Amino acid sequence: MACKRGALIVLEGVDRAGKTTQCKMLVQALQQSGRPAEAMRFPDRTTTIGQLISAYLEKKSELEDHTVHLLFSANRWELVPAMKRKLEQGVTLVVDRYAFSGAAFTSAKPGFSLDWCTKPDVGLPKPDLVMFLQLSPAEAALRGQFGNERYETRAFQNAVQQKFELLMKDPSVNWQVIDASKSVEEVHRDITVHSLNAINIAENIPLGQL
Ligand code: DGP
Ligand code: NA
Ligand code: NA
Repeated sequence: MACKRGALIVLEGVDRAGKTTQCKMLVQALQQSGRPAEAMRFPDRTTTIGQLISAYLEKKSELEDHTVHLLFSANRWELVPAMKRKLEQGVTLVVDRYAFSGAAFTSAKPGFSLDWCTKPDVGLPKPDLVMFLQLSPAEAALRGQFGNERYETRAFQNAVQQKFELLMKDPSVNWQVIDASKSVEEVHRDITVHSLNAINIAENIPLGQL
C-alpha cells in the first residue's frame, strides 16, 4: 500500500527570531488538521555526538573549528535513517535548524569558505521548504539579551545573517522569507500557508538531496 510521503520543512533564522515557538505551533496545527507531523531540531543534543556539540556550545569544552563543523554535520547524518523512515510513513517533519545553519555559522568564522562548509552536508535529504525567519538586529535586540552560549554575540550573529543571505540566493532550494517582526499569530499564519502548499507538492514528487 503506497502512502503519500510527508514533507521535510525547515525553519532557519538568527537567534531570537522565534523558530522554536513557531516549530511547535506548526506541528500542533498540522496535527489538529489531521496531518501527521513531528518536530525535530538540530543540533540534536541527545545523541553521543550531540553531547559533544552541547558541551562545546555551553563552553564546557573546546573543539577545533573544522572538527566541530564535521560533528554538527555528523549529527544530521546520524538522524537521516529515522527521518527517511518517518517521511516514507507520511509524517511531515518540522525541523528547527538544518544544514543551512551549519554553513552559515561556520562560514561566519574567519578562514572558512561557504563552499567548504556546505560539502559535508551534500547528499542529506533536501527540504521541500526552508523558511527563513527574518528579523533585523535592532528588532532582535528589543527581544532581550543574548544568552551565554558560544556564538551568542551581536557581531557573530550579524556575520551569520550575512551568510544566510548568500545561502538564500541558491535557486535549487525552496527558500521563503518570513517577516518575523509580525505578531506570533501572524507569523504562524504565514508559515502555515507555505507549509500546507509544500505538503501538497511533496506528496507527488520524490524526496530530493542537498
Ligand atoms: P539552538 O539549539 O537552536 O540554540 O542552536 C545551537 C547553536 O548552534 C546556535 O547558536 C546555532 C548553532 N548551530 C546550529 N547548527 C550548527 C552547525 O551545523 N554548525 C555550527 N557551527 N553551528 C550550528
Ligand atoms: Na541558541
Ligand atoms: Na532556537
